[in-house]
Amino acid sequence: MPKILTPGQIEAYRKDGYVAPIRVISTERAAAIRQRIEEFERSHGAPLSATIRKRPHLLFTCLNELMREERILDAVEDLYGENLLVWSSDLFIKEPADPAYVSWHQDSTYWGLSSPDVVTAWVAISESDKSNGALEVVPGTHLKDQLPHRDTFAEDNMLSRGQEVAVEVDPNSSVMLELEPGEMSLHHVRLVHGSAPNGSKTQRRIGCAIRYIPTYVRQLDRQNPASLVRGDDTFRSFEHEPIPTRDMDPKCVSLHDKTIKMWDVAAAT
Ligand SMILES: O=C(O)CCC(=O)C(=O)O
Repeated sequence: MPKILTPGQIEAYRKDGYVAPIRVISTERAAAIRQRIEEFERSHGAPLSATIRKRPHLLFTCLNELMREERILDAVEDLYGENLLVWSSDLFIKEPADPAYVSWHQDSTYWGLSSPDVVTAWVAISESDKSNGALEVVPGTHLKDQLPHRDTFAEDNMLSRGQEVAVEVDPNSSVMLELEPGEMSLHHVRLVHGSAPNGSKTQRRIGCAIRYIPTYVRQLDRQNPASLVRGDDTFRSFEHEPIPTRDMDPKCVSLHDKTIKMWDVAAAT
């Protein structure tokens, strides 16, 4: 019996490559996470750096708790079983009137994983809608296998290589995943997705993308740690990450630094 997704949602994920929206935390909790991020930014006098936005679950306790949230894990378990790791996470923040965008791409392109059984839970920390550049997906493209990509390194592209699918994407075939704070979408690692710039003059858009894998998935091209968040890991292909006991916990910060350096050499978001 599925724990949280309906049979129809599981079927939709298999057929279309995504499910949305799913409420996973309250609006109040999403607001508290946002407040913590913005408090940190105020105390440092600058928006979160690109480095801190990668694997932020190692740096902020509220994000480590978020990735262990029962409702998210129940939904991921409905798709990939009860033994789950968080392979990575990313904060995607678009400032008001920010030209930053995300080109059409498949996440699987540079991730170096042994299987496409990988799902992203994209959790809205702020509202995410047409006005501020919500995530868009092209249904069914996860069934196309790995598509060729080209690296553009375009200035405003939020992906580290500016990678984009090297095939035409019909914008009329895409679906926008508008979310309220505390709702999530789930998307398959091969689903073509992207997002437009934030056209709003006042609304910041903040999303936390959490990448889940079942424990049988292996890393093929580097030694990347991961966090065991549900069940057992009898495969032990990944070193297990510690849980931060406070924000910027030194042991997690040093693991974060080490992993980001390795990541920058080997791959791209
Ligand atoms: O937040 C966005 O607009 C893009 C997110 C994305 O590319 C991802 O979660 O893989």
